[in-house]
Amino acid sequence: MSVIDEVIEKVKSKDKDQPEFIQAVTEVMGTLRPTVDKHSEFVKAKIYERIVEPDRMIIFRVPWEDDNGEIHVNRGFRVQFNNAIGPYKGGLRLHPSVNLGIIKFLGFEQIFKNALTTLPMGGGKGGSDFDPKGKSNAEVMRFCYAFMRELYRYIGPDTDVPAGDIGVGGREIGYLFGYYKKIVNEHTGVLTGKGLEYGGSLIRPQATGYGVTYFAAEMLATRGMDFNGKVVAISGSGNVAQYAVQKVTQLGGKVITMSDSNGAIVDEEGINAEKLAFVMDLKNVKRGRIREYLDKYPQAKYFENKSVWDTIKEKSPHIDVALPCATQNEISEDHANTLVKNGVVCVAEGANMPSFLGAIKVFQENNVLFGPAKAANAGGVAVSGLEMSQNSMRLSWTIEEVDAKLREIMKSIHKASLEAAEAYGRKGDYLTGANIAGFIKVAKAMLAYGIV
Ligand code: NDP
Ligand code: 2IT
Repeated sequence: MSVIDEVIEKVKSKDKDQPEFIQAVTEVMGTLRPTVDKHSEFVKAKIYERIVEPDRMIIFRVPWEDDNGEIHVNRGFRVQFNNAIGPYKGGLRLHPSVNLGIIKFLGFEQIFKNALTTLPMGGGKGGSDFDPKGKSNAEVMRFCYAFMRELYRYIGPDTDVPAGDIGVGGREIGYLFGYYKKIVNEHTGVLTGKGLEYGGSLIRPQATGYGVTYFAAEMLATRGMDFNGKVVAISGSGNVAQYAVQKVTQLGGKVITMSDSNGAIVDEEGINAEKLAFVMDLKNVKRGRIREYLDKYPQAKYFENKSVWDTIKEKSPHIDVALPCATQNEISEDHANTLVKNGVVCVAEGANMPSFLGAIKVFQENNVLFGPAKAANAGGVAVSGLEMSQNSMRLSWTIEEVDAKLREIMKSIHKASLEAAEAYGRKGDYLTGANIAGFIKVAKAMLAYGIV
């Protein structure tokens, strides 16, 4: 049995209650096979075994009081996975589904993604099973304070720098940073995604959605195509989805779908800038549901309890590009087969691990350009890295500067992924290329440190 199979088997038996982590390890390790023959030094130093074991996992109680004075207890997590190439870096997720396995899968993916950005950031992730939906601002604030009351002792601008993810946006980062600053008495770059007034970076809110679109544009260009006139399916209606819709539309594409955890809308006339502004107000200010899109635009269709991918039936509608931007495991093998039949030529993952392994196989076997999350959605954490640089230098770059750096980084990730794929005998396979390129950098650093 090869070291790769041994590592997968070990994770399957040791972490059997963590299906998402097993899935992420299986996907990454499966693509690292060609590295084993070329790098006996990694095998000897047990890099493959070491990289699937986090440096440490912190689990803590988060007690908080609701507006009626009732006390609630949530579970908080921070998994500091690997800091070989820089301080732990990765988002915080607030969603009722959060558990250790989900945070481990996200932290594991983050190691390779962050390495691909070319910036010095290690991998980490955290969060809680707290559900921000339906909570007042005061309740969210009290939860964030309680969460930071424990987290603060484990993080720092050179140690571990959290940011946003599902359920954590500007409002939550404000509360988290405000409380950190209060108790530590330091105004440092300990979180990213901060407001512009207190150390945030321009373009950070847009970065993941813009980045995934830039990455898809790079992939399309390899086949002489661009977004102009393309029909695009996007899932989600949060931070990543909103700015993906915006950038695709700016590049001449027509986005016809969005969704949230209650259902999906299909607007075959296209979600233009005006309609997107409505969605942004609905989601970011009113904190409403995507079904309310039909109150303003009744020609659209709403599908309760369906994902975007469920709404796509064989032959209708035609889809050129798919950008899953909601959550993990949205796209099944069946969904992938339907997308292929309906004409999809490019899939770029805005969300983390939105495609099941079977779906990825379908895309690759059908010659669909497939941009894996680690490469395609790295724009968010890349601009977080740029926010850290600006904080250290105590200056702020302009929109144009940050956007240009983001574009450059997405281009360089695209190039590095293709080059690594070719060098290891898998020409055109972005998944293998991205995983190998990220892995090699981290593995070499781990090797340099000896056995720690
Ligand atoms: P948001 O919380 O802003 O938006 C998430 C969106 O996905 C919402 O529309 C939400 O619906 C929907 N959603 C969440 N969970 C589910 C679910 N279980 N089933 C169906 N729909 C769901 O998060 P982001 O936009 O920041 O994150 C989206 C994805 O992108 C995640 O996978 C995240 O890990 C990834 N990502 C985010 C980055 C960032 O910078 N923010 C960077 C890289 C990746 P509802 O409104 O009902 O909650
Ligand atoms: O999954 C991700 O890359 C993020 N949620 C962003 C992490 C970050 O530190 O900006």
